[in-house]
Amino acid sequence: MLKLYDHPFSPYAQKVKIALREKGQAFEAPMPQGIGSGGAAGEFADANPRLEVPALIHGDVRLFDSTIILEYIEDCWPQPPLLPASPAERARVRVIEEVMDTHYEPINWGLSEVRNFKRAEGELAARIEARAREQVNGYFTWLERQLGDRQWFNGESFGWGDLAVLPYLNGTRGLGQAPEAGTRLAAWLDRANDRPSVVATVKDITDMLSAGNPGMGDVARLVREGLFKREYRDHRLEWMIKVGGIQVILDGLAKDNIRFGPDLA
Ligand SMILES: N[C@@H](CCC(=O)N[C@@H](CS)C(=O)NCC(=O)O)C(=O)O
Repeated sequence: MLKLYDHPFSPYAQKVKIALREKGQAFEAPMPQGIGSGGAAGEFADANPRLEVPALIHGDVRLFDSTIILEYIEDCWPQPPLLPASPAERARVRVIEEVMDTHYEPINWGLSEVRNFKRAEGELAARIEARAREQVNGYFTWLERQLGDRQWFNGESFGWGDLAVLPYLNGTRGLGQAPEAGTRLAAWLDRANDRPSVVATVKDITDMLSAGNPGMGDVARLVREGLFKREYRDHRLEWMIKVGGIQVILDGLAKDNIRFGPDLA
């Protein structure tokens, strides 16, 4: 059976699980030991030297990065297609995915760094929060425009364009900011959350929490005790600097509780 190294909170892993469920492909989704500590090892680390979820194991194939995994899934199991048919429409959907993965995602991630990991407090935390709220409002406007009068970001049917947006908007809603009621974006979010593939993916989160995993509840202590070493890579690193949080990075480096991407050898 397919194995997908997962963390139910990860929007990147959620993208892949929604795709597999839309395709009717069974999979197991273990959570790697040591995820977030920078100390994961074994099969997961072999599959993804970046020590990030998702990582896919399919026979001898080992892959990381949600977009690459989605492309592999589409190649292996073309039915039902998750990308639109025409080159222009496929490219349009991929642009949305790129924006969500690299521009939008760090807003949710950064808010969690502040709120759950307690990387900033007081005035700095308030400034970062305010900036994030403003950015999210901007992206809601951008997304509303991308959706236009379509039923789905993907076009006529649910697909890649939708699974690329949904985990992030659910994440933001969980952090207390949702598209305004009555907008097309709010209606789309409700519609998308009714998809069985999405219901099952959201249920993974509640199942994890009800199985006794503290979720984000305990992470500030883990950071303090040096048991968490979060990855500050690419757009996340840029975002933290852009919103005025360079001190967060300097503190994390001094306390050795953040890490950068690995050098591959
Ligand atoms: N570009 C990657 C990003 C994956 C990623 O950043 N995963 C995060 C979880 S959302 C992770 O596993 N981070 C490990 C860490 O922070 O230590 C993808 O699309 O799969």
